[in-house]
Amino acid sequence: MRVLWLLTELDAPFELAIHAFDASLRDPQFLSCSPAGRVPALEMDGDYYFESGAITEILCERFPQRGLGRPLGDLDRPDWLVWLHFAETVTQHVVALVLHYQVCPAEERSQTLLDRELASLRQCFAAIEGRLSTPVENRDYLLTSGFSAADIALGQAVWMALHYASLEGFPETAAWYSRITSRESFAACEPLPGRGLFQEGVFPLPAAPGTP
Ligand SMILES: N[C@@H](CCC(=O)N[C@@H](CS)C(=O)NCC(=O)O)C(=O)O
Repeated sequence: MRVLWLLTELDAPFELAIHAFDASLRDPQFLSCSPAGRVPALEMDGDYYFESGAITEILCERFPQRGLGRPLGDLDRPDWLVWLHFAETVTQHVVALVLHYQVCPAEERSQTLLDRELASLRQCFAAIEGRLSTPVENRDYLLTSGFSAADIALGQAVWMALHYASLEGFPETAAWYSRITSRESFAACEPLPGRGLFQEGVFPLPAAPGTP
């Protein structure tokens, strides 16, 4: 979803190959594209790439016209890299929660672990809130220079996190999230109800976004 959103914003021509989220990701053919059997994987100009952060950097360099990357020499490049890759920090806590609900039978779930992961997610939200509260003239997006692939990457990670935690108490983050997800490109990439990993039947979701 993260790379799909980026490709849509970049207006890059692409074909989407949807793979089942199962053992077929370990088939030799798929492993030749992504050696750890993970999605996303990108085939471009005859080469294969994996890791969403790296794919984001590669695509922004390959399709610079939309200005979603920050090339070497750009004042915002260090911050672009930091916030782009912070998406994976948020994601690691979402993955822990997904696995805990998906893999653990209810009686084996650990409230301690769930509380800890939710607290970590809220600490990540606090980091984003701090960034978005920095007093500069224009702080609508993560970078002073405006919307970028960092907003996409981190916004998608927050989208996943919001299946478990709420943005209550993080007003700037909530406003930023609403700003970036109101873009047409987001609507085009959000999984349809009943599709995707975060759906009823794949694994039980908490009744309401939890706060530790
Ligand atoms: N850090 C990697 C994570 C890739 C990853 O673990 N993808 C998960 C789905 S989000 C996956 O393919 N899991 C399949 C599996 O573990 O079998 C990235 O950002 O691309």
